[in-house]
Amino acid sequence: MVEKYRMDLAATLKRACPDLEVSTDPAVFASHGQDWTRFRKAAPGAVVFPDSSSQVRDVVTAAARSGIALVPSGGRTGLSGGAVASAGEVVVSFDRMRKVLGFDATDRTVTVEAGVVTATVQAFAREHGLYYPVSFASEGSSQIGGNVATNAGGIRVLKYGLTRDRIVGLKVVTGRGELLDLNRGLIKNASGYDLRHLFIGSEGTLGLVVEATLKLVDPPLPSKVLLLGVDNMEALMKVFASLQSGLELSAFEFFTDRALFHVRRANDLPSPFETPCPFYVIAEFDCPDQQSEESAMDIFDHCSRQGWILDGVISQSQSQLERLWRYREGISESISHFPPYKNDLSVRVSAVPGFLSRMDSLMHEVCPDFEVVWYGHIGDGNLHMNILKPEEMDLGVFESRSHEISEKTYALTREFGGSISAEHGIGLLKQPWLGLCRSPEEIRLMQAIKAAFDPAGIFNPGKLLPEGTPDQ
Ligand code: 2HG
Ligand code: ZN
Repeated sequence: MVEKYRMDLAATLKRACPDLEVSTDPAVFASHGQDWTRFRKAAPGAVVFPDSSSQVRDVVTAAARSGIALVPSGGRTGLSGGAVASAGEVVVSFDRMRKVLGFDATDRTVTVEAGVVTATVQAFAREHGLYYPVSFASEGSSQIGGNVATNAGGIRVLKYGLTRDRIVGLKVVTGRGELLDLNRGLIKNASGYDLRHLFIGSEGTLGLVVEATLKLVDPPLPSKVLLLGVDNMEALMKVFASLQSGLELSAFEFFTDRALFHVRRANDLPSPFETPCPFYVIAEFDCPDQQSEESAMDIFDHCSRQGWILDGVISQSQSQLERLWRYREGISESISHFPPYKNDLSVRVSAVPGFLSRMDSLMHEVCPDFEVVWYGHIGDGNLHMNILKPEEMDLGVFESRSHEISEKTYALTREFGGSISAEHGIGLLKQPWLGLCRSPEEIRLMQAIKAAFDPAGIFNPGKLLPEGTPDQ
């Protein structure tokens, strides 16, 4: 029965687009039917590999006509299940759309197909004497289309902003099979609604991104990294304020002693300091001359005298800088086998210490039997809270316990005016709680926007928004 459904699906797609690569190979289903989350089994109906916008349009037109659900798939590094196909959907992979289409030195833009890997854009920018500043641990496999769909953030948001801030042009295919050319690289364009921004962060629910034009920036100045040990969150935020007032920070990240334990164990890293600390900070700052380093040292001394910093080290070379970053960048991978139940929360930066302390008490109350690992981009208010599955616990039981915990953590996040997804998206996993950070009016308008772009409801059903038509 399932086989017949798959064969019919493949035949429908082939009829609509004879040159389209269509796969029904179980190995391709396993690789392309899911992202980095591990709570749903991959079970697509087919995986297609269009090689051009025109093939994407053919796929969408055929899908809309026959009511076939489509799941866009980039590098599949997502952490909210946005690229999971577990109900016979057709996965639209952008693996064959990897061309860099153009570079303009005057505009300082590069135009790429959706399947170009983030690190390829970074390398391209470097080769042209410029910089693409969106950076995160999975940049070696994540694709630009997916970055756009989730408005990817990462470690340099503090200085350079999110993917949204880099997109000056987008080409998308809507649910009617139309190809929209949005904003066309313009800096100023006051001609009405900026539809480009609706697609950024839409998690593949409005249409398929086929091309993006990205704004590049000046190459960064030489920099240094401080790894600091601190005693508590209040002290950590005071260190942040002090560093920010005297230096040009490009990153300010934190992690706890538990996160350090896991990343050290997985990567065989030495203890950074003689005495363990409850919290650690990685701060990177522009350091083009001796004077910047002296300023950093003055701030460091001041913070130490105040008792805010317990220990610290400053990088003395590029290789040491990279070594220090491994303490932060390796954390997510080091706990991935548990697997963790991920929370990607954000609050205003000023609210971070109060929020974290309330959240810590809540965790002790609701799940004293679970290990909770905290890390994140604290300089922009984004906290990653990972609850680790105890080895002996069944995955289903762990998931439902985690859902119960989510009710409480998201209610607290709401109390602080925060968001239940800072940079990973809502996807499938966080969908039931969307209403805890977006009002009913907002959700109704989002559903109406979706209906306008995707009248047949074929794009990523069940992700981000509740299914169904908007209430009047
Ligand atoms: C990071 O900042 C990534 O390392 C992954 O966004 C976060 O593992 C996570 O929860
Ligand atoms: Zn992150």
